[in-house]
Amino acid sequence: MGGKTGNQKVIEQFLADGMNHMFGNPGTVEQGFLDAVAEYPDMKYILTLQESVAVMMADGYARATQRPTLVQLHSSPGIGNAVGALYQAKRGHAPLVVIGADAGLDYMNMDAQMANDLVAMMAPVTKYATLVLSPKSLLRTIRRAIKIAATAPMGPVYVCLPMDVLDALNEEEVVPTSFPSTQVVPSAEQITQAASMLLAAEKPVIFAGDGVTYSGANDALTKVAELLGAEVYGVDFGDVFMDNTHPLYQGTTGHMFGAFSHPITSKGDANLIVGTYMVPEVFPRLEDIYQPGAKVIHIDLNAYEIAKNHHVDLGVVSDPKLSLEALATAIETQRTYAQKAAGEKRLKAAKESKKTASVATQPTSEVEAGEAEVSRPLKMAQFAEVLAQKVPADVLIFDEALTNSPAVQHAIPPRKPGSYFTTRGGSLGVGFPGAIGVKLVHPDKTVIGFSGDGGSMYTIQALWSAVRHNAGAKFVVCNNGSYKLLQLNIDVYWKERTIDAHNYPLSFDLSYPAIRFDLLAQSMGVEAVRVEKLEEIGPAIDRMLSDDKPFLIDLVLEGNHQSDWVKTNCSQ
Ligand SMILES: Cc1ncc(C[n+]2csc(CCOP(=O)(O)OP(=O)(O)O)c2C)c(N)n1
Ligand SMILES: [Mg+2]
Repeated sequence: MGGKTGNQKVIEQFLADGMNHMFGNPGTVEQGFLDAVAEYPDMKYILTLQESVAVMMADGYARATQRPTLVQLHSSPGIGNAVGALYQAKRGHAPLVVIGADAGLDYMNMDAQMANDLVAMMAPVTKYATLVLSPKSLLRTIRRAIKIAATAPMGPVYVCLPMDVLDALNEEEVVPTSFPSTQVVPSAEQITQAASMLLAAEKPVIFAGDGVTYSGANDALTKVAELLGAEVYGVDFGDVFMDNTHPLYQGTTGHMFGAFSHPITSKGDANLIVGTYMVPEVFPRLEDIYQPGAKVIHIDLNAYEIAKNHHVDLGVVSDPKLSLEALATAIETQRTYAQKAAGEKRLKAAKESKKTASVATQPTSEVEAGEAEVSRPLKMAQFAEVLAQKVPADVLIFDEALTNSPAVQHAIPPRKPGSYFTTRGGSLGVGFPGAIGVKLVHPDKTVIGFSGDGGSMYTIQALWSAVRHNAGAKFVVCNNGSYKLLQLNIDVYWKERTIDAHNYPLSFDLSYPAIRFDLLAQSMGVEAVRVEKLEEIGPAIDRMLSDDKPFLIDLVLEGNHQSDWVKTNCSQ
Protein backbone atom coordinates (compact mmCIF):
# COMPACT_ATOMS: atom_id res chain seq x y z
CA MET A 1 0.00 0.00 0.00
CA GLY A 2 1.53 3.32 -1.03
CA GLY A 3 1.31 6.45 1.09
CA LYS A 4 0.55 6.80 4.76
CA THR A 5 -2.65 6.13 6.63
CA GLY A 6 -4.41 8.37 9.05
CA ASN A 7 -3.05 6.18 11.86
CA GLN A 8 0.50 7.18 10.94
CA LYS A 9 -0.24 10.79 10.09
CA VAL A 10 -2.01 11.44 13.39
CA ILE A 11 1.10 10.32 15.27
CA GLU A 12 3.27 12.48 13.01
CA GLN A 13 1.01 15.43 13.74
CA PHE A 14 1.39 15.00 17.48
CA LEU A 15 5.16 14.64 17.17
CA ALA A 16 5.27 17.78 15.01
CA ASP A 17 3.64 19.55 17.95
CA GLY A 18 6.19 18.20 20.43
CA MET A 19 3.67 15.82 21.98
CA ASN A 20 5.75 12.69 22.54
CA HIS A 21 3.99 11.00 25.48
CA MET A 22 0.63 9.29 25.06
CA PHE A 23 -1.17 8.25 28.24
CA GLY A 24 -3.69 5.59 27.44
CA ASN A 25 -5.51 2.31 27.68
CA PRO A 26 -6.10 0.32 24.49
CA GLY A 27 -9.09 -1.30 22.84
CA THR A 28 -9.95 -3.09 19.62
CA VAL A 29 -11.19 -0.06 17.74
CA GLU A 30 -7.80 1.64 18.31
CA GLN A 31 -5.81 -1.41 17.17
CA GLY A 32 -4.58 -0.01 13.85
CA PHE A 33 -3.59 3.25 15.47
CA LEU A 34 -1.73 1.58 18.34
CA ASP A 35 -0.06 -0.77 15.90
CA ALA A 36 1.33 2.27 14.11
CA VAL A 37 2.81 3.65 17.36
CA ALA A 38 5.57 1.03 17.06
CA GLU A 39 6.80 2.76 13.90
CA TYR A 40 7.47 5.96 15.83
CA PRO A 41 10.00 5.36 18.61
CA ASP A 42 9.84 9.05 19.54
CA MET A 43 6.26 8.54 20.70
CA LYS A 44 6.23 7.05 24.19
CA TYR A 45 3.05 5.17 25.05
CA ILE A 46 2.46 5.17 28.81
CA LEU A 47 0.21 2.24 29.56
CA THR A 48 -2.24 2.82 32.38
CA LEU A 49 -4.65 0.22 33.66
CA GLN A 50 -7.71 2.39 34.08
CA GLU A 51 -8.79 5.40 32.06
CA SER A 52 -9.04 7.79 35.01
CA VAL A 53 -5.38 6.98 35.72
CA ALA A 54 -4.46 7.88 32.13
CA VAL A 55 -6.22 11.23 32.43
CA MET A 56 -4.81 12.04 35.87
CA MET A 57 -1.27 11.08 34.91
CA ALA A 58 -1.59 13.26 31.83
CA ASP A 59 -2.95 15.99 34.07
CA GLY A 60 0.21 15.86 36.20
CA TYR A 61 2.34 15.88 33.06
CA ALA A 62 0.40 18.82 31.61
CA ARG A 63 0.66 20.76 34.85
CA ALA A 64 4.42 20.31 34.89
CA THR A 65 4.85 21.31 31.23
CA GLN A 66 1.94 23.68 30.58
CA ARG A 67 1.85 22.06 27.15
CA PRO A 68 -0.85 20.13 25.29
CA THR A 69 -0.71 16.53 26.52
CA LEU A 70 -2.02 13.47 24.73
CA VAL A 71 -4.48 10.95 26.17
CA GLN A 72 -5.83 7.92 24.32
CA LEU A 73 -9.08 6.40 25.59
CA HIS A 74 -11.17 3.48 24.42
CA SER A 75 -14.68 4.01 23.09
CA SER A 76 -17.78 4.19 25.37
CA PRO A 77 -16.57 2.13 28.36
CA GLY A 78 -13.17 3.80 28.45
CA ILE A 79 -14.60 7.25 28.11
CA GLY A 80 -17.10 6.51 30.84
CA ASN A 81 -14.29 5.63 33.22
CA ALA A 82 -12.51 8.87 32.39
CA VAL A 83 -15.34 11.33 32.90
CA GLY A 84 -14.70 12.14 36.60
CA ALA A 85 -11.00 12.61 35.97
CA LEU A 86 -11.70 14.82 32.97
CA TYR A 87 -14.05 16.87 35.08
CA GLN A 88 -11.22 17.78 37.41
CA ALA A 89 -8.92 18.42 34.44
CA LYS A 90 -11.49 20.80 32.99
CA ARG A 91 -11.98 22.64 36.29
CA GLY A 92 -8.21 22.86 36.60
CA HIS A 93 -7.62 23.97 32.99
CA ALA A 94 -5.34 21.11 31.97
CA PRO A 95 -4.58 21.24 28.22
CA LEU A 96 -5.34 17.57 27.57
CA VAL A 97 -5.88 16.39 24.02
CA VAL A 98 -7.99 13.27 24.33
CA ILE A 99 -8.39 10.99 21.35
CA GLY A 100 -10.30 7.76 21.04
CA ALA A 101 -11.35 5.64 18.16
CA ASP A 102 -14.77 4.31 17.33
CA ALA A 103 -15.75 1.28 15.23
CA GLY A 104 -16.10 3.35 12.08
CA LEU A 105 -18.44 5.59 10.12
CA ASP A 106 -19.99 2.56 8.42
CA TYR A 107 -21.18 1.20 11.74
CA MET A 108 -22.50 4.40 13.26
CA ASN A 109 -26.15 3.71 12.51
CA MET A 110 -26.05 0.11 13.71
CA ASP A 111 -26.23 0.88 17.42
CA ALA A 112 -24.00 -2.13 17.96
CA GLN A 113 -21.80 -3.26 20.88
CA MET A 114 -20.03 -0.29 22.52
CA ALA A 115 -21.80 2.21 20.27
CA ASN A 116 -22.79 5.48 21.85
CA ASP A 117 -22.75 9.17 21.14
CA LEU A 118 -19.17 9.60 22.30
CA VAL A 119 -19.07 13.32 21.58
CA ALA A 120 -22.18 13.82 23.70
CA MET A 121 -20.59 11.83 26.53
CA MET A 122 -17.50 14.01 26.44
CA ALA A 123 -19.02 17.42 25.75
CA PRO A 124 -19.75 18.44 29.37
CA VAL A 125 -16.25 17.54 30.60
CA THR A 126 -14.26 19.10 27.77
CA LYS A 127 -13.78 22.51 26.25
CA TYR A 128 -14.38 21.11 22.77
CA ALA A 129 -15.56 17.68 21.61
CA THR A 130 -15.89 16.58 18.02
CA LEU A 131 -16.01 13.66 15.61
CA VAL A 132 -13.89 13.43 12.45
CA LEU A 133 -16.03 12.47 9.47
CA SER A 134 -13.52 12.58 6.63
CA PRO A 135 -9.90 11.53 6.05
CA LYS A 136 -9.50 14.89 4.32
CA SER A 137 -10.06 16.75 7.59
CA LEU A 138 -8.36 14.46 10.08
CA LEU A 139 -5.22 16.46 10.82
CA ARG A 140 -6.94 19.81 10.46
CA THR A 141 -9.42 18.77 13.16
CA ILE A 142 -6.68 17.49 15.43
CA ARG A 143 -4.75 20.73 15.04
CA ARG A 144 -7.88 22.69 15.89
CA ALA A 145 -8.35 20.60 19.01
CA ILE A 146 -4.71 21.05 20.08
CA LYS A 147 -5.03 24.79 19.55
CA ILE A 148 -8.22 25.01 21.62
CA ALA A 149 -6.76 22.89 24.44
CA ALA A 150 -3.66 25.01 24.79
CA THR A 151 -5.12 28.47 24.30
CA ALA A 152 -6.04 30.26 27.52
CA PRO A 153 -8.25 29.49 29.28
CA MET A 154 -6.82 26.05 28.64
CA GLY A 155 -8.80 22.85 29.03
CA PRO A 156 -9.28 19.28 27.81
CA VAL A 157 -10.61 18.54 24.34
CA TYR A 158 -11.83 15.33 22.74
CA VAL A 159 -11.56 14.12 19.17
CA CYS A 160 -13.36 10.94 18.18
CA LEU A 161 -11.52 9.11 15.39
CA PRO A 162 -13.57 6.46 13.57
CA MET A 163 -11.45 3.48 12.64
CA ASP A 164 -12.16 3.72 8.92
CA VAL A 165 -11.10 7.38 8.88
CA LEU A 166 -7.88 6.39 10.60
CA ASP A 167 -7.24 3.43 8.33
CA ALA A 168 -7.81 5.39 5.12
CA LEU A 169 -4.88 6.82 3.16
CA ASN A 170 -4.24 10.36 4.30
CA GLU A 171 -2.88 13.06 2.05
CA GLU A 172 -3.00 15.98 4.46
CA GLU A 173 0.24 17.80 5.17
CA VAL A 174 1.69 17.56 8.67
CA VAL A 175 2.39 21.09 9.88
CA PRO A 176 2.81 22.35 13.43
CA THR A 177 -0.34 23.75 15.01
CA SER A 178 -0.69 27.54 15.12
CA PHE A 179 -1.56 29.03 18.48
CA PRO A 180 -3.02 32.52 18.79
CA SER A 181 -1.21 34.85 21.16
CA THR A 182 -3.06 35.85 24.30
CA GLN A 183 -0.51 38.50 25.23
CA VAL A 184 -3.25 41.07 25.54
CA VAL A 185 -2.81 44.26 27.59
CA PRO A 186 -5.62 46.39 29.00
CA SER A 187 -5.98 49.92 27.65
CA ALA A 188 -4.11 52.73 29.46
CA GLU A 189 -7.44 54.08 30.75
CA GLN A 190 -8.40 50.74 32.25
CA ILE A 191 -5.08 50.45 34.04
CA THR A 192 -5.34 54.02 35.37
CA GLN A 193 -8.87 53.30 36.57
CA ALA A 194 -7.85 50.06 38.28
CA ALA A 195 -4.90 51.74 39.99
CA SER A 196 -7.13 54.61 41.19
CA MET A 197 -9.71 52.24 42.67
CA LEU A 198 -7.05 50.24 44.49
CA LEU A 199 -5.15 53.29 45.73
CA ALA A 200 -8.34 54.89 47.08
CA ALA A 201 -9.02 51.83 49.23
CA GLU A 202 -8.27 51.58 52.92
CA LYS A 203 -8.25 47.80 52.73
CA PRO A 204 -7.37 46.47 49.27
CA VAL A 205 -7.53 42.68 48.98
CA ILE A 206 -6.28 40.46 46.15
CA PHE A 207 -7.77 37.12 45.10
CA ALA A 208 -5.58 35.05 42.80
CA GLY A 209 -5.41 31.63 41.20
CA ASP A 210 -3.75 29.48 38.57
CA GLY A 211 -4.24 32.05 35.79
CA VAL A 212 -1.46 34.02 37.51
CA THR A 213 0.93 31.09 37.38
CA TYR A 214 0.04 30.14 33.82
CA SER A 215 0.89 33.59 32.54
CA GLY A 216 4.10 33.76 34.61
CA ALA A 217 2.68 36.64 36.66
CA ASN A 218 3.94 35.54 40.09
CA ASP A 219 6.50 38.30 40.53
CA ALA A 220 4.16 40.95 39.13
CA LEU A 221 1.40 39.82 41.52
CA THR A 222 3.74 39.97 44.50
CA LYS A 223 4.89 43.43 43.46
CA VAL A 224 1.33 44.79 43.18
CA ALA A 225 0.48 43.24 46.54
CA GLU A 226 3.55 44.79 48.16
CA LEU A 227 2.91 48.23 46.64
CA LEU A 228 -0.63 48.19 47.98
CA GLY A 229 0.10 46.31 51.19
CA ALA A 230 -2.82 44.10 50.10
CA GLU A 231 -3.51 40.70 51.60
CA VAL A 232 -3.57 37.94 48.98
CA TYR A 233 -5.92 34.96 49.10
CA GLY A 234 -5.85 31.93 46.84
CA VAL A 235 -9.05 30.99 45.07
CA ASP A 236 -9.36 27.83 42.98
CA PHE A 237 -5.74 26.98 42.41
CA GLY A 238 -3.60 23.86 42.09
CA ASP A 239 -0.20 25.46 41.54
CA VAL A 240 1.80 28.12 43.39
CA PHE A 241 0.91 31.69 42.41
CA MET A 242 2.77 33.31 45.32
CA ASP A 243 5.39 32.24 47.83
CA ASN A 244 3.27 30.91 50.68
CA THR A 245 5.75 32.23 53.22
CA HIS A 246 5.31 35.82 51.99
CA PRO A 247 3.81 38.01 54.72
CA LEU A 248 0.91 39.08 52.49
CA TYR A 249 -0.03 35.52 51.52
CA GLN A 250 -3.06 34.58 53.60
CA GLY A 251 -4.03 31.08 52.43
CA THR A 252 -7.19 30.08 50.64
CA THR A 253 -10.86 31.03 50.67
CA GLY A 254 -11.59 27.28 50.66
CA HIS A 255 -13.73 25.20 48.37
CA MET A 256 -16.64 24.05 50.51
CA PHE A 257 -18.60 26.73 52.32
CA GLY A 258 -19.64 30.31 51.57
CA ALA A 259 -19.91 30.83 55.31
CA PHE A 260 -16.15 30.23 55.55
CA SER A 261 -15.13 32.52 52.70
CA HIS A 262 -17.55 35.39 53.34
CA PRO A 263 -15.55 36.98 56.19
CA ILE A 264 -12.62 37.03 53.74
CA THR A 265 -14.40 38.21 50.60
CA SER A 266 -16.16 40.97 52.52
CA LYS A 267 -13.15 42.41 54.34
CA GLY A 268 -11.84 44.62 51.52
CA ASP A 269 -13.20 47.93 50.22
CA ALA A 270 -11.43 47.23 46.91
CA ASN A 271 -10.93 43.73 45.56
CA LEU A 272 -8.60 42.76 42.77
CA ILE A 273 -9.36 39.33 41.30
CA VAL A 274 -6.79 37.94 38.94
CA GLY A 275 -6.38 34.60 37.21
CA THR A 276 -9.28 32.99 39.06
CA TYR A 277 -13.01 33.36 39.69
CA MET A 278 -15.27 34.07 42.62
CA VAL A 279 -15.89 31.57 44.17
CA PRO A 280 -15.37 27.84 43.62
CA GLU A 281 -17.23 26.41 46.61
CA VAL A 282 -19.61 23.47 46.71
CA PHE A 283 -22.00 25.48 48.88
CA PRO A 284 -21.29 29.08 47.88
CA ARG A 285 -23.03 32.05 49.42
CA LEU A 286 -26.01 32.99 47.28
CA GLU A 287 -26.13 36.63 48.38
CA ASP A 288 -23.50 39.25 47.52
CA ILE A 289 -20.08 38.20 48.76
CA TYR A 290 -18.43 41.63 48.99
CA GLN A 291 -18.67 44.44 51.48
CA PRO A 292 -21.44 46.90 50.47
CA GLY A 293 -19.94 49.56 48.19
CA ALA A 294 -16.66 47.67 47.69
CA LYS A 295 -15.02 48.06 44.30
CA VAL A 296 -14.31 44.91 42.30
CA ILE A 297 -11.73 44.65 39.53
CA HIS A 298 -11.40 41.36 37.67
CA ILE A 299 -8.53 40.64 35.28
CA ASP A 300 -8.29 37.31 33.49
CA LEU A 301 -8.05 35.66 30.10
CA ASN A 302 -11.17 33.70 30.97
CA ALA A 303 -14.04 35.99 29.95
CA TYR A 304 -16.65 33.43 31.07
CA GLU A 305 -15.56 33.69 34.69
CA ILE A 306 -15.58 37.50 34.88
CA ALA A 307 -18.80 38.62 36.62
CA LYS A 308 -20.13 35.05 36.39
CA ASN A 309 -22.01 35.26 39.67
CA HIS A 310 -21.13 38.54 41.36
CA HIS A 311 -20.83 42.17 40.36
CA VAL A 312 -17.64 43.56 38.86
CA ASP A 313 -16.92 47.28 38.46
CA LEU A 314 -14.04 46.86 36.06
CA GLY A 315 -13.65 43.58 34.16
CA VAL A 316 -10.81 43.16 31.70
CA VAL A 317 -10.01 40.18 29.47
CA SER A 318 -6.23 40.42 29.36
CA ASP A 319 -3.03 38.63 30.23
CA PRO A 320 -2.46 38.59 34.01
CA LYS A 321 1.31 39.14 33.77
CA LEU A 322 1.21 42.08 31.36
CA SER A 323 -1.77 43.58 33.20
CA LEU A 324 -0.19 43.30 36.64
CA GLU A 325 3.09 44.74 35.40
CA ALA A 326 1.23 47.71 33.92
CA LEU A 327 -0.79 48.03 37.12
CA ALA A 328 2.36 48.08 39.26
CA THR A 329 3.82 50.88 37.15
CA ALA A 330 0.56 52.84 37.31
CA ILE A 331 0.35 52.44 41.08
CA GLU A 332 3.89 53.74 41.47
CA THR A 333 3.22 56.75 39.24
CA GLN A 334 -0.26 57.60 40.45
CA ARG A 335 0.04 57.17 44.20
CA THR A 336 0.21 60.13 46.54
CA TYR A 337 2.68 60.27 49.38
CA ALA A 338 -0.10 59.35 51.81
CA GLN A 339 -1.18 56.36 49.70
CA LYS A 340 2.42 55.13 49.52
CA ALA A 341 2.75 55.43 53.28
CA ALA A 342 -0.58 53.61 53.81
CA GLY A 343 0.59 50.71 51.60
CA GLU A 344 3.86 50.44 53.50
CA LYS A 345 2.04 50.48 56.81
CA ARG A 346 -0.22 47.62 55.75
CA LEU A 347 2.76 45.60 54.51
CA LYS A 348 4.57 46.16 57.80
CA ALA A 349 1.50 45.11 59.79
CA ALA A 350 1.22 41.93 57.68
CA LYS A 351 4.86 41.12 58.41
CA GLU A 352 4.28 41.54 62.14
CA SER A 353 1.11 39.48 62.24
CA LYS A 354 2.60 36.63 60.17
CA LYS A 355 5.56 36.51 62.54
CA THR A 356 3.23 36.26 65.55
CA ALA A 357 1.00 33.70 63.84
CA SER A 358 3.89 31.48 62.83
CA VAL A 359 5.22 31.41 66.39
CA ALA A 360 1.75 30.49 67.66
CA THR A 361 1.26 27.65 65.16
CA GLN A 362 4.73 26.08 65.43
CA PRO A 363 4.05 22.43 66.16
CA THR A 364 5.93 21.32 69.23
CA SER A 365 8.69 19.07 68.07
CA GLU A 366 6.83 15.80 68.22
CA VAL A 367 9.84 13.98 66.93
CA GLU A 368 11.83 14.93 69.97
CA ALA A 369 9.03 13.88 72.27
CA GLY A 370 10.71 10.56 72.92
CA GLU A 371 9.77 7.08 73.97
CA ALA A 372 6.64 8.01 75.90
CA GLU A 373 4.94 9.03 72.67
CA VAL A 374 5.81 5.94 70.67
CA SER A 375 2.58 4.06 71.14
CA ARG A 376 0.31 6.96 70.15
CA PRO A 377 -1.20 6.93 66.68
CA LEU A 378 1.00 9.09 64.51
CA LYS A 379 0.08 12.59 63.43
CA MET A 380 0.96 13.91 59.98
CA ALA A 381 2.98 16.77 61.47
CA GLN A 382 5.37 14.23 63.00
CA PHE A 383 6.06 12.69 59.62
CA ALA A 384 6.13 15.95 57.67
CA GLU A 385 8.60 17.54 60.05
CA VAL A 386 11.15 14.76 59.47
CA LEU A 387 10.48 14.70 55.75
CA ALA A 388 11.12 18.44 55.48
CA GLN A 389 14.56 17.94 57.00
CA LYS A 390 15.51 15.18 54.59
CA VAL A 391 14.12 16.14 51.16
CA PRO A 392 16.21 18.13 48.67
CA ALA A 393 15.33 21.83 48.40
CA ASP A 394 14.03 21.36 44.85
CA VAL A 395 11.63 18.54 45.75
CA LEU A 396 8.38 18.51 43.77
CA ILE A 397 5.20 17.67 45.63
CA PHE A 398 1.82 16.47 44.40
CA ASP A 399 -0.42 16.93 47.39
CA GLU A 400 -3.71 15.11 47.68
CA ALA A 401 -3.24 14.52 51.39
CA LEU A 402 -6.61 16.24 51.91
CA THR A 403 -7.18 16.64 55.65
CA ASN A 404 -3.46 16.04 56.15
CA SER A 405 -2.43 18.70 53.61
CA PRO A 406 -2.12 21.54 56.13
CA ALA A 407 0.55 19.61 58.03
CA VAL A 408 2.48 18.87 54.83
CA GLN A 409 2.26 22.47 53.67
CA HIS A 410 3.31 23.77 57.06
CA ALA A 411 6.46 21.66 56.99
CA ILE A 412 7.24 22.15 53.28
CA PRO A 413 5.62 25.44 52.28
CA PRO A 414 4.80 25.84 48.59
CA ARG A 415 7.06 28.61 47.32
CA LYS A 416 7.74 28.43 43.59
CA PRO A 417 5.43 27.86 40.62
CA GLY A 418 5.65 24.35 39.25
CA SER A 419 6.97 22.87 42.51
CA TYR A 420 3.85 22.10 44.49
CA PHE A 421 0.60 20.83 42.98
CA THR A 422 -2.70 20.41 44.77
CA THR A 423 -6.01 18.88 43.72
CA ARG A 424 -8.59 20.75 41.70
CA GLY A 425 -12.23 20.25 40.92
CA GLY A 426 -13.06 17.76 43.67
CA SER A 427 -12.41 14.43 41.90
CA LEU A 428 -10.34 12.16 44.11
CA GLY A 429 -7.42 10.06 42.93
CA VAL A 430 -5.04 12.47 41.22
CA GLY A 431 -2.32 12.40 43.91
CA PHE A 432 -0.38 9.33 42.76
CA PRO A 433 -0.95 9.41 38.98
CA GLY A 434 -0.33 13.17 39.08
CA ALA A 435 3.03 12.62 40.79
CA ILE A 436 3.99 10.05 38.14
CA GLY A 437 3.10 12.53 35.39
CA VAL A 438 5.30 15.17 37.05
CA LYS A 439 8.14 12.66 37.48
CA LEU A 440 8.06 11.82 33.76
CA VAL A 441 8.69 15.51 33.07
CA HIS A 442 11.36 15.85 35.78
CA PRO A 443 13.22 12.52 35.91
CA ASP A 444 16.13 14.09 37.78
CA LYS A 445 14.12 15.50 40.65
CA THR A 446 12.60 13.96 43.74
CA VAL A 447 8.83 13.87 43.24
CA ILE A 448 6.57 12.89 46.12
CA GLY A 449 2.86 12.22 45.78
CA PHE A 450 0.63 12.32 48.87
CA SER A 451 -2.79 10.76 48.91
CA GLY A 452 -5.40 9.88 51.49
CA ASP A 453 -6.15 6.19 51.98
CA GLY A 454 -9.55 6.86 50.43
CA GLY A 455 -8.28 8.94 47.51
CA SER A 456 -5.47 6.56 46.62
CA MET A 457 -7.83 3.63 46.13
CA TYR A 458 -9.52 5.27 43.13
CA THR A 459 -6.30 5.06 41.12
CA ILE A 460 -3.95 2.76 43.02
CA GLN A 461 -3.09 0.82 39.83
CA ALA A 462 -1.07 3.88 38.77
CA LEU A 463 1.78 2.31 40.81
CA TRP A 464 2.07 -0.46 38.24
CA SER A 465 2.56 2.10 35.46
CA ALA A 466 5.28 3.83 37.51
CA VAL A 467 7.30 0.61 37.59
CA ARG A 468 6.65 -0.30 33.99
CA HIS A 469 7.72 3.10 32.72
CA ASN A 470 10.54 3.61 35.19
CA ALA A 471 9.04 6.72 36.75
CA GLY A 472 10.66 6.81 40.20
CA ALA A 473 8.04 8.90 41.95
CA LYS A 474 7.59 8.40 45.70
CA PHE A 475 4.21 7.82 47.30
CA VAL A 476 2.90 8.48 50.79
CA VAL A 477 -0.52 7.13 51.78
CA CYS A 478 -2.00 9.13 54.65
CA ASN A 479 -3.74 6.12 56.07
CA ASN A 480 -6.21 7.38 58.66
CA GLY A 481 -8.73 4.56 58.11
CA SER A 482 -11.47 6.91 57.06
CA TYR A 483 -12.95 9.43 54.70
CA LYS A 484 -12.07 12.07 57.26
CA LEU A 485 -13.03 15.05 55.14
CA LEU A 486 -16.56 13.69 54.97
CA GLN A 487 -16.56 13.32 58.75
CA LEU A 488 -15.49 16.95 59.12
CA ASN A 489 -18.07 18.13 56.61
CA ILE A 490 -20.95 16.31 58.29
CA ASP A 491 -19.92 17.99 61.56
CA VAL A 492 -20.70 21.30 59.82
CA TYR A 493 -23.95 19.91 58.41
CA TRP A 494 -25.12 18.79 61.88
CA LYS A 495 -24.15 22.12 63.39
CA GLU A 496 -25.96 24.14 60.71
CA ARG A 497 -29.14 22.14 61.32
CA THR A 498 -28.74 21.97 65.11
CA ILE A 499 -28.52 18.17 64.97
CA ASP A 500 -26.64 16.68 67.93
CA ALA A 501 -23.33 15.12 66.97
CA HIS A 502 -23.55 11.31 66.78
CA ASN A 503 -21.67 8.41 65.19
CA TYR A 504 -20.46 9.13 61.70
CA PRO A 505 -22.12 7.18 58.88
CA LEU A 506 -20.49 3.78 58.51
CA SER A 507 -19.82 4.61 54.89
CA PHE A 508 -17.20 7.14 56.03
CA ASP A 509 -15.19 4.44 57.80
CA LEU A 510 -12.52 2.47 55.88
CA SER A 511 -11.01 0.65 58.84
CA TYR A 512 -12.52 -2.78 58.23
CA PRO A 513 -10.98 -4.59 56.54
CA ALA A 514 -7.76 -2.63 57.02
CA ILE A 515 -6.08 -1.94 53.72
CA ARG A 516 -2.40 -2.90 53.54
CA PHE A 517 -1.03 -0.33 51.14
CA ASP A 518 2.50 -1.66 51.53
CA LEU A 519 1.38 -5.09 50.31
CA LEU A 520 -0.71 -3.61 47.53
CA ALA A 521 2.31 -1.64 46.33
CA GLN A 522 4.59 -4.67 46.53
CA SER A 523 2.13 -6.70 44.45
CA MET A 524 2.63 -4.17 41.65
CA GLY A 525 6.41 -4.13 41.92
CA VAL A 526 6.74 -1.03 44.09
CA GLU A 527 8.84 -1.43 47.20
CA ALA A 528 7.07 -0.21 50.29
CA VAL A 529 7.09 0.02 54.08
CA ARG A 530 4.37 0.47 56.64
CA VAL A 531 5.07 3.14 59.25
CA GLU A 532 3.16 3.01 62.50
CA LYS A 533 5.62 4.27 65.08
CA LEU A 534 7.59 7.44 65.55
CA GLU A 535 10.95 5.73 65.34
CA GLU A 536 10.05 4.17 62.00
CA ILE A 537 9.59 7.52 60.28
CA GLY A 538 13.24 8.50 59.77
CA PRO A 539 14.45 5.13 58.41
CA ALA A 540 11.44 4.88 56.08
CA ILE A 541 12.13 8.31 54.61
CA ASP A 542 15.84 7.53 54.27
CA ARG A 543 14.97 4.33 52.44
CA MET A 544 12.49 6.17 50.20
CA LEU A 545 15.06 8.78 49.21
CA SER A 546 17.94 6.35 48.81
CA ASP A 547 17.31 5.55 45.15
CA ASP A 548 15.39 6.73 42.13
CA LYS A 549 12.83 3.95 42.00
CA PRO A 550 9.15 4.14 42.90
CA PHE A 551 8.65 3.67 46.65
CA LEU A 552 5.59 3.82 48.89
CA ILE A 553 5.17 4.62 52.55
CA ASP A 554 1.95 3.34 54.12
CA LEU A 555 1.73 5.91 56.89
CA VAL A 556 -0.71 4.80 59.56
CA LEU A 557 -2.17 7.95 61.12
CA GLU A 558 -4.61 8.79 63.83
CA GLY A 559 -8.21 8.67 62.66
CA ASN A 560 -11.76 8.34 63.77
CA HIS A 561 -12.78 4.76 63.07
CA GLN A 562 -14.52 1.89 64.77
CA SER A 563 -13.71 -1.29 62.96
CA ASP A 564 -15.57 -3.59 65.40
CA TRP A 565 -18.78 -1.69 64.92
CA VAL A 566 -18.29 -1.57 61.15
CA LYS A 567 -17.57 -5.28 61.10
CA THR A 568 -20.73 -6.26 62.93
CA ASN A 569 -22.96 -3.88 61.02
CA CYS A 570 -21.65 -4.37 57.51
CA SER A 571 -20.96 -8.08 57.34
CA GLN A 572 -24.37 -9.38 58.28
C1 LIG B 1 -14.21 10.42 42.79
C2 LIG B 1 -14.76 10.92 44.08
N1 LIG B 1 -15.55 10.11 44.83
C3 LIG B 1 -16.02 10.53 46.02
C4 LIG B 1 -15.74 11.80 46.47
C5 LIG B 1 -16.30 12.29 47.80
N2 LIG B 1 -15.23 12.52 48.78
C6 LIG B 1 -14.75 13.74 49.04
S1 LIG B 1 -13.61 13.75 50.22
C7 LIG B 1 -13.70 12.07 50.42
C8 LIG B 1 -12.87 11.38 51.43
C9 LIG B 1 -11.41 11.29 51.08
O1 LIG B 1 -10.77 10.45 51.98
P1 LIG B 1 -9.21 10.30 52.04
O2 LIG B 1 -8.63 10.37 50.68
O3 LIG B 1 -8.89 9.12 52.86
O4 LIG B 1 -8.74 11.64 52.77
P2 LIG B 1 -9.10 12.13 54.26
O5 LIG B 1 -10.42 12.84 54.15
O6 LIG B 1 -9.18 10.93 55.14
O7 LIG B 1 -8.00 13.07 54.62
C10 LIG B 1 -14.65 11.52 49.56
C11 LIG B 1 -14.98 10.09 49.46
C12 LIG B 1 -14.95 12.63 45.62
N3 LIG B 1 -14.63 13.87 45.95
N4 LIG B 1 -14.46 12.16 44.46
MG1 LIG C 1 -8.49 8.96 54.86
